Amino acid sequence: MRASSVLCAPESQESPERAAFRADVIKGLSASPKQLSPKYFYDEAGSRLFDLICRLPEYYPTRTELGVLKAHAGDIAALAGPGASLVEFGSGSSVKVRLLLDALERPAAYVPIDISGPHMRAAVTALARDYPSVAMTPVEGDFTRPLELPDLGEGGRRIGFFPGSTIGNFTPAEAEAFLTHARQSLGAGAALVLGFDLPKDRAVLEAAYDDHQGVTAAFNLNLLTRMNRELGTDFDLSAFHHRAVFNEAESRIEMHLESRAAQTVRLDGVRFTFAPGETIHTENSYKYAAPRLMGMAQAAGWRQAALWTDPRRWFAVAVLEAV
Ligand code: AVJ
Repeated sequence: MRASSVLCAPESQESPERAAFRADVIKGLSASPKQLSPKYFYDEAGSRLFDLICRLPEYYPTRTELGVLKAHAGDIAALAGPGASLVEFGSGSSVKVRLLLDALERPAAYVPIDISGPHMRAAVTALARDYPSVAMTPVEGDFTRPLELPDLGEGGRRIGFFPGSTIGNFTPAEAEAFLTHARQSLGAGAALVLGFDLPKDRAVLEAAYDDHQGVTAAFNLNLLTRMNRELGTDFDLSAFHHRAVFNEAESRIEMHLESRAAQTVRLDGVRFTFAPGETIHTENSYKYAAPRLMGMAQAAGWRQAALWTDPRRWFAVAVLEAV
């Protein structure tokens, strides 16, 4: 073997996903302030930890949204009409999808759009058993960009579904671009059921992202474990600390990994130095007041058909219709 191929061996055997992760980490750790994308939280361990987060007493969004969806599933079905196709951006909790499929009148198809094929196919296989009359047509792709949806035939309406306040992970500009692309992908006559978390008391927000049992801390720190395993970094997990703070001016919860001391981390022979207290910014979770998000939706070609919230006004579900 030539020396160059020996040197290149680890990289050349790397999957495109792994190479993209490596490139993103190098870029993120070189930036100032240091940052990483929250999309990398969801390896196997991270997905398991996220399921645990959804059941935490402090993490109100999942159960609050489910309550709103349950209370208004009949209204959504009435807006959708018979023979509708449910197009989910991402393939998340099948509990929410089942709730809608149960409420809809003779739903024609379920179309999840996800970059992770295996996860989506497993979810679809389980759903197909319970909904034999619903066509399952998963689309492997990046839903943050405009994409071609499968031909769903004539008749029913296309109903987009973007629950969980996942829209909060985008910057406001990205969120508006998503709404524009979703409008284009879903087409004329479509609707979009959008779940989003509302601004609220700082203490409630910070507890939801820094729970007593430390599950969210483990979820955040798992990013370091993942980089050590997949990229060969040498992060010392005990030298970093989970932080969640509500940035009121930006109306977003920020999650950070804070260095407890001055230290150096190596990746591919490159050294990244951390000052004591320096952080890696790992996630933004924007909290939009309803009028602000509805203004963004309007600019993206949608009109508000319905807007529901829970009695505490902590979480909202909007139904938008294409203009
Ligand atoms: C999946 C992006 C909606 O922002 O609340 C939960 C992710 N991060 N706890 C959120 C998350 C920490 C979650 N989203």
